[in-house]
Amino acid sequence: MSHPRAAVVGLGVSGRGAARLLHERGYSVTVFDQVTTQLPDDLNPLHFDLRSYPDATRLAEQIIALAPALVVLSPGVPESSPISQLTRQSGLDVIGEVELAFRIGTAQSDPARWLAVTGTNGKTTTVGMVGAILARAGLDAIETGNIGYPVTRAVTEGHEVLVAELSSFQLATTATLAPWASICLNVDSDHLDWHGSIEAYRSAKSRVYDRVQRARLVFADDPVVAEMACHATDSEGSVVVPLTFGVVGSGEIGIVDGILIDLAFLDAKSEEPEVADLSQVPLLRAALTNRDGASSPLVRDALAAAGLARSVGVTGADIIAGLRDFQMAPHRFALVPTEDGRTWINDSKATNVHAASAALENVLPGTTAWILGGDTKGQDLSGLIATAADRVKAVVVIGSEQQEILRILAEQAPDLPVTAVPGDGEPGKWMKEVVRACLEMTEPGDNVLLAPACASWDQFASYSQRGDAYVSAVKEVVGGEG
Ligand code: UMA
Repeated sequence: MSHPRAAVVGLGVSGRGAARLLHERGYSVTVFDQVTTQLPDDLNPLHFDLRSYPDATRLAEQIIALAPALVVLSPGVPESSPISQLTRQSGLDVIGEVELAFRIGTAQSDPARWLAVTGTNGKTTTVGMVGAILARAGLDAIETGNIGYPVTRAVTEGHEVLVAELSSFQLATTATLAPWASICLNVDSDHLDWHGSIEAYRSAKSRVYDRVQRARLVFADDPVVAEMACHATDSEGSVVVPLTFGVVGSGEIGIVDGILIDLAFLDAKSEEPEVADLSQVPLLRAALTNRDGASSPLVRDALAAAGLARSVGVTGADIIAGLRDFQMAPHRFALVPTEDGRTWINDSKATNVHAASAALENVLPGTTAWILGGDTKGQDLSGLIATAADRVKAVVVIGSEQQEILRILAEQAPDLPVTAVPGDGEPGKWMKEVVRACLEMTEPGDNVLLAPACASWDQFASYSQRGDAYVSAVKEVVGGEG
């Protein structure tokens, strides 16, 4: 019996996963790449036919001549590439690795439920939060997709739930993907070179809501995404679930005064709403107290994660426990455990204005001492400092460019108390001065945030070394958790 032919374009993480999966399913696989001319070691034993053509049109013509039953494109192949355009025009079945994984998964006896997460920002954090919550609930779930673990591998491993981070590239090549529940967290302009236009980018993102089986989650304050969810293709079997920071209406999930309230997935017997006290999650506490958290990216990601978890029946208690387990990447808004009542936050990875500004959105106005400074890399800090004037209660300036930062502070935030700590000598020593200054400028219930908006190279080898010095100083001066 002859094997059906398949062409896989791209020999990166996803192409290798797709080629291997197709081979296992009995396809005769030819792999194409514009750059790579040798099979990688892990594929060598499978003896795939590898064809390398730098010219995209020539590569497309070779695929068409092969007349494969299936063409699987890697996410890196742009929609505008002749590879994508010509193979489609010739009538071939052209899909991406996500679509391939879904098709093969659906054909299995007990297919996994997909919880799909897309959006310009926050995907990875949300996926991590969902993964931690489902683990607490005892579900066999795997975090997969754009985070780097190929869906083509995850789908064959027999998991109950796939928590899939899906990029716009991956979504653009789906056709039958039908997640159990989905969310698009937000849509900004990104990857326009790949998609060609903002409309094409949005259109790719909106595919996350097509054919959804149970719930299409949207933030109620985001009309662009709400529109996408409402006009999704073949999704009559599912409901749109608005996520809100206002009054929580029937069919909605929201956060009010730090309490998560679910009026969408009611208990079948009691019809009681599920509630959970998010103020028990230290990571969210800095942003939640006494207000809704609508502008905090972390709180929004947590609400999205809670909504997805509720769609598969996870309890409020497990949501809280999972969110408590969830760990940010090292030096990215990571909490330093202490018992002095303050929340000490290490966001040393905030080496530019954009990242520091995002960190400041995750703390309540007027509750935070902010540690700022380092190598500014020529960035203009005026805008950031002007915004921070209403957000923080005090500033400690570090680093080699203190004079310039102090000048901007005097100009943009003249009422803020400021302490400058000279960085002479051992970082371990002067960092303790920084921590002592922060202690004096705050009280229990407040936050201390290292989000320097600058590179660390003036005083450290890396931002991680700077973060480590801060964490050690906090532990020495304040004392770690008992
Ligand atoms: N190639 C071609 N022609 C092209 C494009 C690529 O021949 O037009 C070949 C390259 O020569 C190379 C291979 O394809 O050999 C690379 O393929 P790829 O760029 O699709 O990369 P993968 O290694 O398969 O990784 C992809 C995602 N990459 C992209 O979307 C660009 C990874 O996301 C993802 O983790 C991985 O699949 C597993 O699913 C990365 C990413 O940057 C992290 N994603 C973007 C983002 O997050 O903003 C969307």
